[in-house]
Amino acid sequence: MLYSFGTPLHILRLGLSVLSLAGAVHGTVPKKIIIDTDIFSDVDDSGALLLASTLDNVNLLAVNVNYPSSYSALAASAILAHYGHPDVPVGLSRPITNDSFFDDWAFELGEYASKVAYHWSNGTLPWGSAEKAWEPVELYRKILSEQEDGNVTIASIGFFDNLSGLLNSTADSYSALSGPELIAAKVSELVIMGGEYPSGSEYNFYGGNPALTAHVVNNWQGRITFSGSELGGNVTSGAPLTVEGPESDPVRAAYRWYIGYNNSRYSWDPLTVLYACQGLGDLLEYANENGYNHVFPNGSNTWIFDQSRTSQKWLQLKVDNVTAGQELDRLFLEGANSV
Ligand SMILES: *[C@@H]1O[C@H](CO)[C@@H](O)[C@H](O)[C@H]1NC(C)=O
Ligand SMILES: *[C@@H]1O[C@H](CO)[C@@H](O)[C@H](O)[C@H]1NC(C)=O
Ligand SMILES: *[C@@H]1O[C@H](CO)[C@@H](O)[C@H](O)[C@H]1NC(C)=O
Ligand SMILES: *[C@@H]1O[C@H](CO)[C@@H](O)[C@H](O)[C@H]1NC(C)=O
Ligand SMILES: *[C@@H]1O[C@H](CO)[C@@H](O)[C@H](O)[C@H]1NC(C)=O
Ligand SMILES: *[C@@H]1O[C@H](CO)[C@@H](O)[C@H](O)[C@H]1NC(C)=O
Ligand SMILES: *[C@@H]1O[C@H](CO)[C@@H](O)[C@H](O)[C@H]1NC(C)=O
Ligand SMILES: *[C@@H]1O[C@H](CO)[C@@H](O)[C@H](O)[C@H]1NC(C)=O
Ligand SMILES: CC(=O)N[C@H]1CO[C@H](CO)[C@@H](O)[C@@H]1O
Repeated sequence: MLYSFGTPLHILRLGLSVLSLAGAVHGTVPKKIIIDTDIFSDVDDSGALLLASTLDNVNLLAVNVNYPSSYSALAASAILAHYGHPDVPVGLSRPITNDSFFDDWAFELGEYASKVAYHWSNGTLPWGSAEKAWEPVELYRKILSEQEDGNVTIASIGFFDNLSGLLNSTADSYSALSGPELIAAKVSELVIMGGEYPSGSEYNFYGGNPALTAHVVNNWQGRITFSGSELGGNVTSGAPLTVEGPESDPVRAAYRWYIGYNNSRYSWDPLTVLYACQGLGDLLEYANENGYNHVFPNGSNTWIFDQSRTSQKWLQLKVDNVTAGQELDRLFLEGANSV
């Protein structure tokens, strides 16, 4: 039995105030994060949302969904609410569809987004209300304009349509700044799961609209850190959550629906969001000292080494891949058990 009937809100609120207190006691300012996810087909986006919702010292400002299925936005809203963030706004690409995932490649993986959306319905977008989702570029502009300068980290763990739209945006009721000016003022780092390093071809870059990937990566002026397919594709996580996680947990259910009981999945998005929230920590290090990423019109990418450019890095493991997977599993269980 996988279905949850929710966690009483007073428990969630208590959890939240304890978290804020912990931040205050340690004198640390929570890191401001916006996540741009294609939560739909692969389950690692749900693991990433679990981490963003439950890691210490994170202020999750908004979640934009860059795959236009209604179930994607509703599932994101449900997961956020389950972990005590019922008010975090969710954006969704338009035009909205009712697509659901079908594994017509390996005929093995299961669909989870509609099921999580229905059985954990909650938050700003309860079941049936996907059209109330924010338009993603508008949500970016609203949230960024409200922050003090220089403090927001954006974690992109899917496609690039919304970030391209943000770059192209012009002054509106939220801000007199253009997209690039708003980014320069407010965003301290863009963290991207996509590409392969130092060069290659990866799905988040070529699988959506590769011209928009190229537009974002080749034109973004601020600091960027990349997490490539070779990083998360060498680390697996999830099985302990499916075995030991609380029955009421939506991400435990998502992993079970997707890959089954006691199976793990690659960790592309969880590792990326872990870095966005906590920096290099014990697991990660930068692989390069200089240079920048270039994306071709077909979505393939290559690193251009250039000593005059130091604002872009790609990540590699500092520990072996089994240790990295075990740490993610520990954090998944800690987060799932925290509500
Ligand atoms: C998606 O499903 C909802 C609920 O059944 C329905 O109201 C909506 O019109 C559907 N949207 C599309 C694009 O089919
Ligand atoms: C969210 O969950 C809480 C606790 O189960 C419930 O009281 C509330 O009605 C739910 N809200 C929505 C919008 O579904
Ligand atoms: C914003 O960042 C600056 C410098 O990085 C820091 O001193 C300040 O405390 C941060 N403020 C908030 C609210 O995060
Ligand atoms: C933004 O502008 C670029 C180039 O000017 C264009 O190629 C791209 O399609 C635009 N992005 C969106 C989301 O419309
Ligand atoms: C760790 O890396 C080794 C060597 O590349 C590989 O055989 C193994 O499958 C990886 N383990 C995990 C958990 O991904
Ligand atoms: C889960 O799988 C691992 C091997 O991958 C095995 O050692 C362990 O006993 C399994 N646990 C359960 C509860 O089936
Ligand atoms: C994409 O384009 C680049 C540059 O033309 C080329 O080197 C690369 O082989 C292409 N990638 C694929 C997967 O076709
Ligand atoms: C995967 O991890 C193993 C063990 O940590 C390491 O030996 C191997 O080089 C890694 N593979 C890639 C592609 O990074
Ligand atoms: C304003 C804008 O460009 N929004 C775009 C966000 O991304 C979706 C596609 O994922 C586009 O449909 C929107 O036009």
